[in-house]
Amino acid sequence: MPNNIQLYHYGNKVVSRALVPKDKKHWSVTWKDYSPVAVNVDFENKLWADPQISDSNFKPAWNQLDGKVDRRSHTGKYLLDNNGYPLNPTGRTGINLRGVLGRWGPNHAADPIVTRWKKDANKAQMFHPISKLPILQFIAILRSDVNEWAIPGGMVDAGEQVSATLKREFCEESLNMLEMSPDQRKALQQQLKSFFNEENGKPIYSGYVEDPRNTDNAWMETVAVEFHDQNDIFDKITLNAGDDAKGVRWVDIDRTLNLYANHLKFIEMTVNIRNGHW
Ligand code: RP5
Repeated sequence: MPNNIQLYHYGNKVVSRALVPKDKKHWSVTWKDYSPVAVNVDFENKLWADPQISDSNFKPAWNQLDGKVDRRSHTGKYLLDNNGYPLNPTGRTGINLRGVLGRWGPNHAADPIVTRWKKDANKAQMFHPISKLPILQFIAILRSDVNEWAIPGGMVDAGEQVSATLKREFCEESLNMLEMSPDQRKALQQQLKSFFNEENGKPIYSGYVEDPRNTDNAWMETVAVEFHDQNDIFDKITLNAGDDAKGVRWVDIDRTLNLYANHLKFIEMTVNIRNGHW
């Protein structure tokens, strides 16, 4: 293996990427010998994926709302290279083309951060013995692809409102809604009716995600919103992992957690706003 190639694990796959020294990260720095590893999964006309850039029928409106597909970036206007490929706003990644992501350019996700204050059996709020601050908990899922704990987020479907994605992804991954009967679904929708409404949602973060799938030409962005369980509605709701998740649980928040991508950063932002233990 050449020494400028780095191997890393993505789920059960071993992916290689070219090593990118910090001082050569940005596109503004000329690097003639840069040779990224090309990874390009062919999604064969999957509705949620783009065609190949070389497809003459594919005429994306970069940096714009392109029909139902949002090709705008939270980071501002991204550039295109000489061959018409969108360029990752954070610079070189060591992999080019779109890797395992469906869209060229930004791939938009939504991350619902469902929180509550930790309570003991008598319903008294619990405080951390050292910081003396109340302990905040959030609902985390165990991702099946990489076996890492994460916020139960997911991709925004074409034409979907982010507010709908937040609720849908939470219900699919943390409550296994896809496997419910229509009656069970209806009952759950009723229970969660006001919980996921905009007044209860606190915007935490919108922007680039340090996702392991990012490449030079495709990257993840997200909108993370906190929904706080003030009225203990989750005392009556059973968590059940579904869809891409193989585990789900309430997790006590503190700085030592290990989470997928840069999800810990979103959790830190949440706990800081609430002045909980970190
Ligand atoms: C992350 O990937 C986002 O923050 C979100 O949690 C997740 C969306 O991807 P999938 O879970 O749909 O694979 O970048």
